[in-house]
Amino acid sequence: MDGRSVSLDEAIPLLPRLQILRRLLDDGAYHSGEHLAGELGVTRAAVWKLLDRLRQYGYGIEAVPHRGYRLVSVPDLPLPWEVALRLGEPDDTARPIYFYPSVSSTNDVARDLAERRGVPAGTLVIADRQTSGRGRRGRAWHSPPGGIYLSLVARPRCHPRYAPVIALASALAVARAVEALHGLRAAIKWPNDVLVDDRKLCGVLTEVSADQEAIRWAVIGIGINVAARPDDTWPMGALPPVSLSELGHRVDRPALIARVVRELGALLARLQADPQPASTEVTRAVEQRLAWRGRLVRVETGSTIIEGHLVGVDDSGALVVRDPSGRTLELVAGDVSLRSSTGQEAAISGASQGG
Ligand code: BT5
Repeated sequence: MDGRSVSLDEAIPLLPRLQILRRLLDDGAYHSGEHLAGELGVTRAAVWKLLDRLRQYGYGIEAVPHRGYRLVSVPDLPLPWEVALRLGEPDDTARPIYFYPSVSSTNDVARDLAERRGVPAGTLVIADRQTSGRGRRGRAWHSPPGGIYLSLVARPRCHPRYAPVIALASALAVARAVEALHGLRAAIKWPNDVLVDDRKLCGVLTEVSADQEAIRWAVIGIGINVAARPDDTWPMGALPPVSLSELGHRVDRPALIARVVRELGALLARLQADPQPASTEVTRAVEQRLAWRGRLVRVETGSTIIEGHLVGVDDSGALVVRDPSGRTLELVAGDVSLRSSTGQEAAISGASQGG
């Protein structure tokens, strides 16, 4: 794939026994080694090794003679079994989840897994930091430690024309999750950003492989700014960045990841079952949160620049803009920015009234 070589060697995979042990310890009570060994179906020596492994990942585990082991602290890392615990799925060891302390790009790993290793839909790749995080059109995604860098492998059995809707559904899932867990009003900037107060909290990079008839796989890459406060080392794009901690939020990363994955899973299932009505639902929901609706915007499509009033998003996921001559345009790709200077807004409004 594109000559990039990707390694699973440094990944920490979801290890079912560790996950079961972690779940047993979740109540914060003491558990005897014998009890844990019985539940896991292993020897006490094996339990001891598993506990040691958890300690190596940063867990605080108290050991008291005659009482047993008690979980006292959990590391602030989106480890796979922490995500699985919060996903709370019936068969919660079935979904492959990989965690990297550091990786080039979770999308690169997920693409490789989807294309060459045929991993099932729902596979997650998560990192604490990325060294070559990617945005759209060859742009970089700043990925300092402590953020959320997540790629989901999806295999929605639908026509490739629904790919733009999948991208919008991903931004919608993040907006809903951030709102549900942190009470923030999150807007969606077409086609792939989640904004809080006109600052960029999250970017989504959706990469799709399809033949004429159907999508083979989609890798949905989501970057959410969590820990670091944006400073002058951050790229200042068209929009200033913002992080959840800067907004005063303490973030349980596994919980936020699980919420995003659940929201997105529900939207993708709906798209697969009933693509046309589901597209309408997704695009209407996006439109309700659409940043700069009714405002004067500039859209750079790659080949042209279009300025006009942002009308909304149509059912196919295209951006609808009315230009100064009153023409309505549907744009399938591009970068939207606000015509911030009131002088410019006035000039276009004037032209629009005149024309
Ligand atoms: C995006 O691209 O917004 C998509 C970003 C997707 C990142 C995720 S992280 C997990 C997965 N693995 C990857 O390698 N990628 C995905 P775009 O719309 O092209 O925006 C990129 C622009 O946003 C840059 O040119 C900067 O101006 C700005 N930017 C870069 N890093 C940022 C950050 N952390 N927060 C806010 N803005 C940022």
